Amino acid sequence: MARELSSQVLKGDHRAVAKAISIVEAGGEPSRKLIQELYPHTGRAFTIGVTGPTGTGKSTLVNKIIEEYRKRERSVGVLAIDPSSAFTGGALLGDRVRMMDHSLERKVYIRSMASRGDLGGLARAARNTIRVLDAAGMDLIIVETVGAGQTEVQIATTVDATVVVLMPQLGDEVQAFKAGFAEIGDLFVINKADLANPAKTIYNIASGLQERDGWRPPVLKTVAIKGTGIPAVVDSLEKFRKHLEARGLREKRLRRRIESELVDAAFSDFHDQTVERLRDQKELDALVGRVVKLELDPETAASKLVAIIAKMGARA
Ligand SMILES: Nc1nc2c(ncn2[C@@H]2O[C@H](COP(=O)(O)OP(=O)(O)O)[C@@H](O)[C@H]2O)c(=O)[nH]1
Ligand SMILES: [Mg+2]
Repeated sequence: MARELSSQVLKGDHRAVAKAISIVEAGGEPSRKLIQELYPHTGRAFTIGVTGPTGTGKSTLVNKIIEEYRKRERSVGVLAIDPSSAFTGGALLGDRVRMMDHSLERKVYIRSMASRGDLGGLARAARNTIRVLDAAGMDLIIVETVGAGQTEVQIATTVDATVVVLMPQLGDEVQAFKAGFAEIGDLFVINKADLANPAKTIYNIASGLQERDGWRPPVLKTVAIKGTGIPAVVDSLEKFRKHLEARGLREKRLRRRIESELVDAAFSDFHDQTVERLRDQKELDALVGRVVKLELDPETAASKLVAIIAKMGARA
């Protein structure tokens, strides 16, 4: 079953991709089996995170980036972790082009994923969704997230390049920088340059950025609704990709990402399994009773519980 689905995914079949993403979103054993099959076929796509405060024009920008990459004959997968995002897939997917080349329909795939309470679960689903899109042959995978919360930072650090989208309004940027955007951005875009002169904003941001691994994050201005400045954004992304590859940084970053992914995933699975196992344990019940009766303090009880869990693990 999983094999049949994964072979359809590898062919880039959109319905199979949709189904596969639903499976990885749900998680658990079916997701693990599917990822096991797809994983050897991943690693080719360049992944881009687009983040920033709400309303700065991220979705509009992503639409234009899709369009620009389509002009360059590259396929694009998009994952929007913000249900309010509206994607058209770019004007190039219009009927005119579709009539010229049916295969174009296979070149863009867009999916949105609602954020939820379980942050770790979302990051896990997002990483595996990226793998499905990668295995399906997408050249570029763009992940849009909103804000600079922990999830965004976590997801931003699961991609090759992070684009931070801001607007020309001083004060906001200061806020944004306090919120941690400066550390995660490989490329900064000041969008809505039609509404106010972005020169001061660009200067302020650029002067606050530091060179990392031989890369000084560029600060570009765009008017996403008009498509102004988009080719330069894509050129910059491609330049950054080359920079990463030339210096062996892509693999270095990947190692770091995989390391934290493995620890997070193992920890989360361990947590779930432990909760499950403790359900029919009299020992936990007994500990709770003693703490309630003030016979035992919670700190000591917790350390005893660690010992109980370790013994359970040895038995498994
Ligand atoms: N004036 C102007 N409006 C823009 C520009 N880019 C996007 N918008 C508008 O800003 C609003 C929010 O855009 P959206 O892409 O949904 O922002 P997101 O929340 O960051 O994804 C929409 O009404 C867009 O049409 C721009 O360059 N200039
Ligand atoms: Mg959006």
